[in-house]
Amino acid sequence: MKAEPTPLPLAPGVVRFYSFLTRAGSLREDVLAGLALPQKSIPPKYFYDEEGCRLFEAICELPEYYLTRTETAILRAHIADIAQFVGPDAELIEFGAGVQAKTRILIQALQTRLYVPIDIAMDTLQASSNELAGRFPWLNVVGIRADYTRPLALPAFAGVPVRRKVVFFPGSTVGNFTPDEALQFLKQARRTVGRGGALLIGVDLRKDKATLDAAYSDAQGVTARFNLNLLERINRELGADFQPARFRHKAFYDPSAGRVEMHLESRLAQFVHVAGQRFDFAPGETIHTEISCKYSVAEFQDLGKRAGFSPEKAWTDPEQLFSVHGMVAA
Ligand code: AVJ
Repeated sequence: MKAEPTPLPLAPGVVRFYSFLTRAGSLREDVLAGLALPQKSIPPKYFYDEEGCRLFEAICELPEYYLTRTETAILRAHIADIAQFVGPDAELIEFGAGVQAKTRILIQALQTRLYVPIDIAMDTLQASSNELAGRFPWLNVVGIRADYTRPLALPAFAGVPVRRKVVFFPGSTVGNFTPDEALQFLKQARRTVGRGGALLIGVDLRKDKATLDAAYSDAQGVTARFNLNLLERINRELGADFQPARFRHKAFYDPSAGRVEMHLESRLAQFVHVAGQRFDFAPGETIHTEISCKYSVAEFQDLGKRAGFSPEKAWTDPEQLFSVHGMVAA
């Protein structure tokens, strides 16, 4: 982290990309470490290779997966209020750059002049940035390739007035953290936006088990393919010999913990090799691949407060499926 970064000059229509990726947290190290744990486990951020991104987009279209369309509907329904909450001349920093429909709604309504998407995947970042820059000719886009789950010092930009920084973190991706991790993450986001900055964050609400179980084990098996693609990715990128057909997708909501857990369950006794190391599986043993935590509005507001935000707004849909919080950094 440099103390006094030189502001980077901007020009509309010129899309810039910077890579802030450090070597730490590579697929290879994380997979080898995760498979050596008593409860084998692989971080969910590794779902999103090209095929994983494609499958996730297919999940977002599923009838059972209400999250994406509900969040989009909330943004549309409350966009005037959201624009008023954010105010003019906001630097819009998005964590993740995958699906842009929601971003478009915001950029259009806020008349955003500076958009800074942060994503771990350069191809996703470039595709999405170029598309948005083409669509909004007044927009300055600076794509940052980085892992937003780690502390991040963003460059300063020259030539565009900025009254406040706003982090946009849609999709309930914050649910991939445990509540403790989410608290640390929010504190970090609080530092990223600075005092008076804002956070617009989508959070899936607690609800009945049947709805959540169905959302994470869809009838068409797309979520199962998304989960199993992780093994195929590891085969492709680390030369491993997983046989995906020997694992089954398992996802369930745990109401007391308020979270969905996703696993890959071994159908039989087997062993696999990853980067020359052998890992054994008992029948029924699982690799834990994801948690997806759900919060009531009050629970998430409380988390925000503990991270140094003052929760000002919480927009929800009529069925109370999903929430979008507007918080200001105290
Ligand atoms: C992108 C992390 C929000 O947890 O709902 C979808 C990923 N996993 N189906 C979620 C996911 C299984 C999704 N997030």
